[in-house]
Amino acid sequence: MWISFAGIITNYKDVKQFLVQKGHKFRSDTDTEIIAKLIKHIHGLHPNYSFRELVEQVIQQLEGAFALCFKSMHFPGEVVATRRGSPLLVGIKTKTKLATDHIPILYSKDVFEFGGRALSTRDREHSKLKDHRPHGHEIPAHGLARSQSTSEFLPQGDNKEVEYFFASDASAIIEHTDRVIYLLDDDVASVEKEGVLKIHRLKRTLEDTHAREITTLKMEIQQIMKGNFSSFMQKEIFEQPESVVTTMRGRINFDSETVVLGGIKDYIGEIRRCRRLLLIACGTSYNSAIATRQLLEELTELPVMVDLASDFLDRNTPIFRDDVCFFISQSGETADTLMALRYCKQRGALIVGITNTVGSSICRESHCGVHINAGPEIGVASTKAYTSQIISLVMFALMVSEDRISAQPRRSEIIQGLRNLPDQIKEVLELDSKIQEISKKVFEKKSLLVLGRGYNYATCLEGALKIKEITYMHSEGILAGELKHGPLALVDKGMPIIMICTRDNVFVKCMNALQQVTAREGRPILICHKNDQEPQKYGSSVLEVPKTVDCLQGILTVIPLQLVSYHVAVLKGCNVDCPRNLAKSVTVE
Ligand code: UD2
Ligand code: MG
Repeated sequence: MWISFAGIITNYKDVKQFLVQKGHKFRSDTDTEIIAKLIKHIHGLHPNYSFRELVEQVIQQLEGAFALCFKSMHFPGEVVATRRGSPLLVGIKTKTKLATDHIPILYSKDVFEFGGRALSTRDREHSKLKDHRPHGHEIPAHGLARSQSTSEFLPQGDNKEVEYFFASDASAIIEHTDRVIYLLDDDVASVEKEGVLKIHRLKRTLEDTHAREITTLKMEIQQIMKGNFSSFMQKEIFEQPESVVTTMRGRINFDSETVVLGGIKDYIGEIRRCRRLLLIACGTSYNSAIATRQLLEELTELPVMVDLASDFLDRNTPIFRDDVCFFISQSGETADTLMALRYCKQRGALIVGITNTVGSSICRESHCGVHINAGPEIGVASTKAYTSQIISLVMFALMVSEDRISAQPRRSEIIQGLRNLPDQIKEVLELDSKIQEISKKVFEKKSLLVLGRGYNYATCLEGALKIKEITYMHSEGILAGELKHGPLALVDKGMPIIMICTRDNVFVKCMNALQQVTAREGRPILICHKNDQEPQKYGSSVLEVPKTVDCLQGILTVIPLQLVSYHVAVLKGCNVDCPRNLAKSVTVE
């Protein structure tokens, strides 16, 4: 059985328990496996069911949001796909024109739709993990003659060749075909041996249109993928309210305040017993380690080392069997990070990957890990992967500290903070036009300093990195505590400065630094909390962000800087998605 699955099955524990009772053995704790075992179970009970009937039985037992695609050695040459809550479309590629621009729905049940609603509730009751065979024969939809239903769908002319593509997003298939059918919830699409596509539904309802239209996509590939945005980077910045949700999906229960990272839970005992944590990465991923180091120290009570992979390798750092080493990389292919991983693995440490790419080298070579599930990141300058890396590491800290009673109030505060994060990110994104105006004031300058400390220090590093990367302007993230040890000499009336000053345990120290800057006639652009009057007095302009828990604040303060870098790059005419001299994943030494 081959299953491609996107989404989440919320009743997977119940289904699993049922299958365990029936004697099925499980190799993983994933919801994907329960789907495979469930279809196997039903196939065992009903060897005569068609592939499509089996899938129909399976999805009646599943709750949650999913898009599924099945193949099986028992049904060679067939594919069955279905969705509920998650998007799924079928792309159709033929050599000649199709005979029709829609495909009728076939209903599996010989039931007519009087009082359809009452009927469907009762039917659902019936189907609760019971043997429940759909009545085999198919009836065509209203208003369509039988002959229209299937075979005429095939291409006209001699060349009957047809290819089908199943995807959750048109951008994945547009290079192959522009003809697609968007499936609706509980549609079951099957491609059978003769290459005919059929769309079934178990029951007909009054609302249903009885056919699915074949839509021709008009947009260019790039356009579809970018939507209304001018670049992938901009799109990805604006995706963050959703990408942070997918990072947390199925992992955090906000009501019971529990966090389970499926990829790490079997190793949590070993991690709790370790001598120290090492976080090793390059670039933006390194900044995500800086962003979470303080919380990791607080909640794990372990020493935490953060290293740039290249420097780590240069040093021949001593590594021990009881070390736990994290390797953070969006692509999972970053060469230096991968070499550092191998170095640590050889010395017997536990290797944990934090990656965005399933099946990548770091994912394969690590003992365990977390997929950050931010979705594909195409812009070379990382944005949504950064915020999702932070959230993944925060979730890790929450999981490790689950049974520490004294940490419960803190954990609870953070979990509720995570719950509110998507809405707060949306609020920050509303600053976009204000940030564009501010960018006009700085884009012709030679240099831009970004100052802050504590949890916002990582934001300074990451903001400056974004600015360098895509605007080619010199920019430096400076720890405010280091100001008087050198960088203050740079400050004068003409030096553009962005300063982050939020209400946390270093607020007073930050205000201090701010006054040192203004005393030298610096007029910084301030990022501070909404309605916080005190720092605002000192700013040339102010970007107000909502307040969250200190350890999550960096997610809300980095987004304005992502937007600054984006707008400055656009104003300077730089190629936002493909900055000169840089590649998306650095896989060469
Ligand atoms: C898994 C499934 C997810 C869903 C969920 C249901 C995958 C990829 N994920 O998500 O689709 O079914 O379970 O509970 O099938 N890993 C590494 N190194 C890394 C990253 C991950 O070894 O850098 C391993 C990890 O230890 C685990 C597997 O890859 O064994 C999947 O990791 P995940 O984070 O996707 O796991 P989870 O449980 O969130
Ligand atoms: Mg692995």
